[in-house]
Amino acid sequence: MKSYRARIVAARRAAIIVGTLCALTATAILMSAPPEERTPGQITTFDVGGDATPFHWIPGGTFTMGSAPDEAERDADELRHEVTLTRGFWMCEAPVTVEAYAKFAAATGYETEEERAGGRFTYRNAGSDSQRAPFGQSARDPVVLVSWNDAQAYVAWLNANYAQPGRRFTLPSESQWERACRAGTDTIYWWGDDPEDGVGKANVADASASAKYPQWRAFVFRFDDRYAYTSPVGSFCANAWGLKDMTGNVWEWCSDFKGAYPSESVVDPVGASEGTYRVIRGGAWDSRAKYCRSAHRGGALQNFRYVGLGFRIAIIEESEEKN
Ligand SMILES: [Ca+2]
Ligand SMILES: [Ca+2]
Repeated sequence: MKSYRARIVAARRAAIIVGTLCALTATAILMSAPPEERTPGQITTFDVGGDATPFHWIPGGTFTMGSAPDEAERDADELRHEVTLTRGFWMCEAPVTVEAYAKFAAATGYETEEERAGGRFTYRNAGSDSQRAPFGQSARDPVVLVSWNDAQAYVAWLNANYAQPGRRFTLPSESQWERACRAGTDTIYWWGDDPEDGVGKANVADASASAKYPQWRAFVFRFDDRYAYTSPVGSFCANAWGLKDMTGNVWEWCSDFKGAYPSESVVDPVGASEGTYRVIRGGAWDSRAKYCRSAHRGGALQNFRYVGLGFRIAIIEESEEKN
């Protein structure tokens, strides 16, 4: 078995190779440009916990949320409907890392729900019970084993210490998440309709994963993405708007309670006013194709923790102007 250091070096090398193969889709433009002059996917950085962190501009507009009635493996709760977002927003390029979350915990003394419950594995030594050992995350891997409440505690800390005037950190709403994931597409995945074309674009349940979990063999993607568990964020190609790891690596908490979609068009939906489950999106390193579809809707209790579930942050602007 490779040493921890050797695995990190190999992971970095793979990230560099993938990074060079990915098309460059964004150029830096001053974020002070007014919203109407921003282009979809435009990159800027914001201070997140003391680290300059890349975000991409997700334009407001109208798009179709949900899946076509004939989409393979669709669920009934993906009812297709038109959504209009009256404002654009900034979506973080990648999920929150172990390193970023640990910085928050060190600054505040915050303990996650999993830590308070005395779990054998936490985000500090993420592992799976079936393997009975930590699976060796790097500091740049996405934080996992954090509940929706733990994610909101992090967001509150950012807002108290790092928010710029007129801007607010938030978990994305479900509609913002799907808008950002689709990046203008209406195909099953943001790369098209064939799951196997996701090679190099997402860390999912693949040949590397089924080598660890032979019982998954019948369900996994056929390609080998070279990661059995989580991967350092940003190791795979971005979608058209510059976002990485939207599909796979970790599921991502959204702000909404999960509720039934409306059948008519809606404007700025924020989900059900109450509910049992919070929305989770995008699938993870242990997900088969069905769960990686752009329209797929997961849900979990807001205190739920799991090795394939993390989150990503967005920034909304609270100006009077629509964009
Ligand atoms: Ca994988
Ligand atoms: Ca993801």
